[in-house]
Amino acid sequence: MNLNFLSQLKLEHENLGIAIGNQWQRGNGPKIKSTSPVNGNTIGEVQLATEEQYHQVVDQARKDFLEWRNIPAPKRGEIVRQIGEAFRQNKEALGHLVSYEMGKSLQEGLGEVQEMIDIADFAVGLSRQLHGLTMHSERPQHRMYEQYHPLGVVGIISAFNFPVAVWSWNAFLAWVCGDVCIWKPSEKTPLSAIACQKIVQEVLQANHAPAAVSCLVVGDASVGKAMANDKHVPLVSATGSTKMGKSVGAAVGARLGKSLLELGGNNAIIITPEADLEMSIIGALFGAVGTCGQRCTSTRRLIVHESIIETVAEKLKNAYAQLKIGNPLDTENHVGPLIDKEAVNNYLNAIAKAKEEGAEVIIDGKVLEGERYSSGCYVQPAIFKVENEYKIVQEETFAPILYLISYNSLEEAIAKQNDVPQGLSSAIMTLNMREAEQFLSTNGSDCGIANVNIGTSGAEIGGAFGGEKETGGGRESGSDAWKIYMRRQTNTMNYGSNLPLAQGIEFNI
Ligand code: UN1
Repeated sequence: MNLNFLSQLKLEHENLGIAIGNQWQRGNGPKIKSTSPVNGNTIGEVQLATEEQYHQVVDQARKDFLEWRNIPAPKRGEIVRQIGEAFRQNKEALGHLVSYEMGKSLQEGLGEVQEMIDIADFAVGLSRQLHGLTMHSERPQHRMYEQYHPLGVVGIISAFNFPVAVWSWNAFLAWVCGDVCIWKPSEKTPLSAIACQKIVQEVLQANHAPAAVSCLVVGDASVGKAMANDKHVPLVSATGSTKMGKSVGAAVGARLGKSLLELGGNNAIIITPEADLEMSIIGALFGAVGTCGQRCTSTRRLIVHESIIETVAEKLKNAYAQLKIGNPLDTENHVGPLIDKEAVNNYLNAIAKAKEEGAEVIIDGKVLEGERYSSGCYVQPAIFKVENEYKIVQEETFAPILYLISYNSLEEAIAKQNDVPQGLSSAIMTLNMREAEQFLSTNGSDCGIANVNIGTSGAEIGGAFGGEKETGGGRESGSDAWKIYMRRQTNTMNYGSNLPLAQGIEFNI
């Protein structure tokens, strides 16, 4: 396989994993390998940071924040514009690395880098629109308004499945808002993070920006924990499992810091008898098997009207039979591997549990064998007919397992869609306006994302991204998600020569 992209991205076999801008350091912790799930080969090695090294990075970040916050927001936006340009130039190489290190299809690897470029453009515009409101004071010759100030050091904990884009949604917005960022990437995809830091650091340096605007700390859970407990980090943005989010959220909450949590999903598509079936199958297929079922927005449940469930199952069987599974860098293939053997075990355990609970097999799962699948991480996307209340159906399994559930009335379908602990993404397939509006109404989907006639995955960066319940409640990316990266201040100005008190209070002495 041609691995030229590694040298284009200036990656070595042995990489340094701690950076304050362009100042790189070797970790003093244990050495980890980045292993490609594509072929099981080691791509590179990194030595993990210790907690002590993390604290040194925070000290520098706190100092550099004092400088960065004084650079006017549109000037910070100009630097983010150049960062977006640098990612445009590196799109091919970085897209290949993401695909090779994480295992998603090349198209999706390139698509992920495109999301970074898009959020950079969004952030540039935003840098001139960090607006507050003005209000009318109840007192004469008084003026009231609100403004937003930078927050400080923002900690970003990201997951393996979107190894670069989710960091950029946070970092690029935080930077235009005047914050500095410390990134703890997933230990499963450290090289993608190191490559991003290298791209950004050059732009920062060329602009004589303070180095610690962008910091990287490749570390294990102890670094995440230190960040969550660190009172010098006013905001921790964490993406990953609900288990991880609960521990980060609790630690940040205990010190009354802010957290932005984007955790597990258990996303469903409702297919009604009035749906365009061809469109529904494509939406379900991409949602369930795209990224090998490893998006937090992946379609895990299909809630189908009982009158069409057999037809839908047949059509899905035909579609699944045409799927090409294999090396994700080969653009002929639709589905790549799972991230590692642990993920394969989780997939197998979930299937075993579903069967124990009484699942009916539509397409059985298995680990694929043969030379093309020598990493041991390639699996057959599976479909089972189940009941929504099965314990395993209530959980998020990060793998291509699709559960088919039947319903009778739309109220029942919506109740089933909502009856899981998570609340990230949801969709309805229908050409009936009443059904669509009911799904979007107060009595409809309880998720952060609710779509009509498109699937659950593949959200655009322009909307706020995140979900309710055990998904954590955070919103990142578009709309007004930027507000969490700033502190809000209400200001009242008295330009008169009296001091009238609010609520008409007289205080005479
Ligand atoms: C994630 O899986 O953490 O909506 C993010 C999507 C992508 C982002 C997923 N734009 O599927």
